[in-house]
Amino acid sequence: DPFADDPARHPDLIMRTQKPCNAETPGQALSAQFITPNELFYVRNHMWVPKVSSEEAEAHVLTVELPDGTTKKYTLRDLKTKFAKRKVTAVLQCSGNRRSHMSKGSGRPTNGLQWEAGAISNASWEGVLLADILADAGFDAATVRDGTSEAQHVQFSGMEAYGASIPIRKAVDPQGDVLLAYGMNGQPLPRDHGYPLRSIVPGHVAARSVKWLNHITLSDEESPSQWQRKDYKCFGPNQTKVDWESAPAIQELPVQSAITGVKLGDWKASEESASSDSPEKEVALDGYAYSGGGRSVIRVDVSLDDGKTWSQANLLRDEAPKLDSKAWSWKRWKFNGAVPLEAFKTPEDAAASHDSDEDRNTIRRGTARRSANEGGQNSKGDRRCTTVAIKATDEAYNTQPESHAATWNFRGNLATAWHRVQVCTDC
Ligand code: MTE
Ligand code: MO
Repeated sequence: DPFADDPARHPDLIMRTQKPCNAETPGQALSAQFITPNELFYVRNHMWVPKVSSEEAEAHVLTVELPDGTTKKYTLRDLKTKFAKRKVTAVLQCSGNRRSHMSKGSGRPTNGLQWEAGAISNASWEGVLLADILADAGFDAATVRDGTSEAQHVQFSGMEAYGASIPIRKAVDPQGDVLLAYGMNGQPLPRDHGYPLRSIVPGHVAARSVKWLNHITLSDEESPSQWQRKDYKCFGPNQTKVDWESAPAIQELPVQSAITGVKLGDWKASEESASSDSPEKEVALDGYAYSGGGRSVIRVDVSLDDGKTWSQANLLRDEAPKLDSKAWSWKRWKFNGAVPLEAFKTPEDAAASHDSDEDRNTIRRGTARRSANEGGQNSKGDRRCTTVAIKATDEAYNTQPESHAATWNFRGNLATAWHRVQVCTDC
């Protein structure tokens, strides 16, 4: 059993698969802190966790190979002692984050781990700049700027055979902040997160942040691995038999947000009209918003009526250190509002309006809704629900699509449609 040596995991992680370990961060932890604690940081492993003892770690060798085939070797000790230490606070998000929402929201199954909103976390990473190591190994970054570089990609390989690559431009970008990290939130990297060394590629899909890193190859080609070439790409909603080479590998991520906490408060008199006898239910929401490429989130919009009307959430003060070149961390947000009694529908009714993006106006659903109402199930005393929705906008004014149907792809990558959550109460 190659998984016999895998580390123990925190019981609060939501385990999707044990072998290999794929586990998401619980909503509570996503809501609670700007920095995700190491033991609650989501885990996405394709294979087992390579075993490196603490005695072996300092002598762990990273080989850097230039386009002409020459190599230079660095031990972890070299990296720690001979190069400037850098700290970067950055989100990692799996391209499959919220995949289950895409499957359910579109009514079309997708292939892959059915993550909810917890395949994303934020940490402060310590290590050395990849750019510093490439320069030391003899790579001239000026050739990237003047267009004469033979190397177009930086390929990363992990000890258990996983591999991926990033464009060389990102690696040498003075504002790229790509790290070879040996520390996470002030601790050595935990085994699940790449001990003793991993790449951290801020703003890019986490699949490029290769764990248990032992080899870097500068090449005119992308990593030959299946994860670079035959996975982590998106196609159109109609495309199910695809030519993998026809689509670029996902690198920078699109804008994303999710609701990770919902609290219902008391009923109170409506503020709109003092004479109204219709009470309102207090609703408190919180969650995260994030965009790739270092684009900061500028606004988070909240709807308490499934997208008909919108308000703005409060963005919490940025806790990322100023020395980060760009917005590599998420923004957390909070919203306090109230939902009028009339907006709470029977579960059947609410389901008809949000369960399936495509189905919402069909006769079949319409009939279901009418018969539910005729049955008198929305009388006082019943459980009733409303659908709240969230979407974020980044500094390039990119925003999230309304429906998962519009961006459905058979692998369920980049599920970024509005996050809708049904909120229920006993009226
Ligand atoms: N690196 C190695 N060596 N092996 C892996 O399975 N998974 C990738 C990436 N790097 C992976 C890897 C994927 S798909 C993701 S989402 C992130 O690691 C997850 O990082 P985490 O487990 O530290 O959250
Ligand atoms: Mo991933």
